[in-house]
Amino acid sequence: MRVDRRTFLRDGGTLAAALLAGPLVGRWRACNPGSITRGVSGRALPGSVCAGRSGASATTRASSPRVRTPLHPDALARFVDPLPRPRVLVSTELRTDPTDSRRQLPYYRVPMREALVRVHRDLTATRMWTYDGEMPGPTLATRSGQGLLVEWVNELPERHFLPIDRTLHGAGADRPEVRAVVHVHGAKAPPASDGYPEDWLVPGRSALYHYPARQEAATLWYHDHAMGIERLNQYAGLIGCFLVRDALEDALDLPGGEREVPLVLCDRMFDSDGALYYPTSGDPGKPWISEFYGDATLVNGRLFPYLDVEPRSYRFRLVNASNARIYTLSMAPPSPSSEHCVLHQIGSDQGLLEAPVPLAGITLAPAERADVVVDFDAFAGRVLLLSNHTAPLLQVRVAAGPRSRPRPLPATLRPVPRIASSAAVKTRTLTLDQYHDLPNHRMLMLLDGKYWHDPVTEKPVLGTVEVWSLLNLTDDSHPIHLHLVRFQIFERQLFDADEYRTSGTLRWLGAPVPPAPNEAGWKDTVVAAPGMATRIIMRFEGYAGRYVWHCHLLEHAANEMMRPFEVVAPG
Ligand SMILES: [Cu+2]
Repeated sequence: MRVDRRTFLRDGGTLAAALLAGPLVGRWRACNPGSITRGVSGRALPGSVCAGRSGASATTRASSPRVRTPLHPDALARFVDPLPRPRVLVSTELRTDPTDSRRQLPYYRVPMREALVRVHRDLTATRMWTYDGEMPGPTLATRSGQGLLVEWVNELPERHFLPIDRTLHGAGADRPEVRAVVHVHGAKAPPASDGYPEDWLVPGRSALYHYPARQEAATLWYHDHAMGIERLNQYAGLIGCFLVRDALEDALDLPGGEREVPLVLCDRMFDSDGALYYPTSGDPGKPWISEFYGDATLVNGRLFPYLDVEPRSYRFRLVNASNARIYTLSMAPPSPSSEHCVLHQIGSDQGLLEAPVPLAGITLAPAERADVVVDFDAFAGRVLLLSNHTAPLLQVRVAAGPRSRPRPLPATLRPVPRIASSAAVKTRTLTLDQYHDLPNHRMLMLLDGKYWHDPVTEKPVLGTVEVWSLLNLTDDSHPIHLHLVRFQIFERQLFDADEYRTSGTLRWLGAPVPPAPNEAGWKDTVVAAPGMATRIIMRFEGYAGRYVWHCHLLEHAANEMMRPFEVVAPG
């Protein structure tokens, strides 16, 4: 039997053994051919082959065999569509709390289904896969400690309309083409309701999930997580907001109602007929690309929308729901003005910061959120643009009046007690690795050198504190997300990645750097930059059971940059 090297890898050889077996993978952005390279086990391994930069842009631009007429978004009229506001779901039914028969919880039924969504006035409506017919899906909202039940129903068609790669783990030919499972990103949910990637539903099936919401007020979001195809399902439109509110937040009297606006950002590519386009590698048998970047950024599902505001303060809940794009957002009058709006960041992934942080720009990696208050009083009667770098995404039209007396934000928001590193019972050093998967002619990113199917190695004890030190040996920044827990960024520290790769020695190139004030709150996703040790600290609270941690560049996650971890009950 001819054993494909990839099969060999999957069938249990350690990566190191596989490396020894032949020129399979290499991991360097720059290395000398023939140099000794280092495997994940720490042993020196001869003969692996150099890999270049990930080639993301090259593969992303690679053409599909299908003849298409691309849409050039810059040719569209700008700011002709009002910004859609996702509908907030209202429950009409109560059901018994599965963990406490004396309690009744709001129950929601959310179907996933194909729908036509208009992304721009002048474009034909786009076929998307949606939650309840909308993209982004309807917003789910709950109060801290109250919780809710959602029956997620797969009513999608039997065939996918985006290019599935059957060579990716979990997406093989033996798997149904259309599978879906919902994960509420940032929710402290029991394992059975977390949306484990292998807990997918085929069309016609549903699952009842319980979200106890025993957590602080925060901007969460929900999205598809089906093994091997989550990048395609989310790209097709399976994303939505999930808000948790609480009394402490209420007491701050932040802008609400019409003045609380979710802004869900995601980039896409379209054909001129309005169809979604997801590029491929050019190899029909292995269409996976290493990262997707689109030329059209949707804000709440609309291209170049506008928003009318009063000259008062507004609260924007920014969600980066893109597959791979990192945004740097700012708000300012159209150039050549040198003015800009101050973005007062009041919250991050897992809720309120200790105090508002005034910023000129905010950087958001995939899956990160920023809760931001902007006071438009000083811009009455003017027009502003929310831009990513210099590319406008949303026009904000500030009414001339009546102007209100500006009300300052509270000086403090919520205490965020730092977790002391001395509280940690364990420190794990985990590498982010980049390989060139030669047989498949593509990049391969792994967490700590391990594949999804390798035995679970991270088994924190429920209730204990751990530090995870993420050593990024790749050329990319990876937004790393842990399910279940909220964490704090402890510090970041530059190290000599080349030396680590060749000798396994950790040589620091600088002092540890604490997080910036707007990253010093509770997080669930952290950007691990190249050549950097990113240390996070967290208490594994909530539930014992199996969860996942992964890169939130969805193309990476789909190709093995995802691992299970298991919270074990104290023995
Ligand atoms: Cu990644």
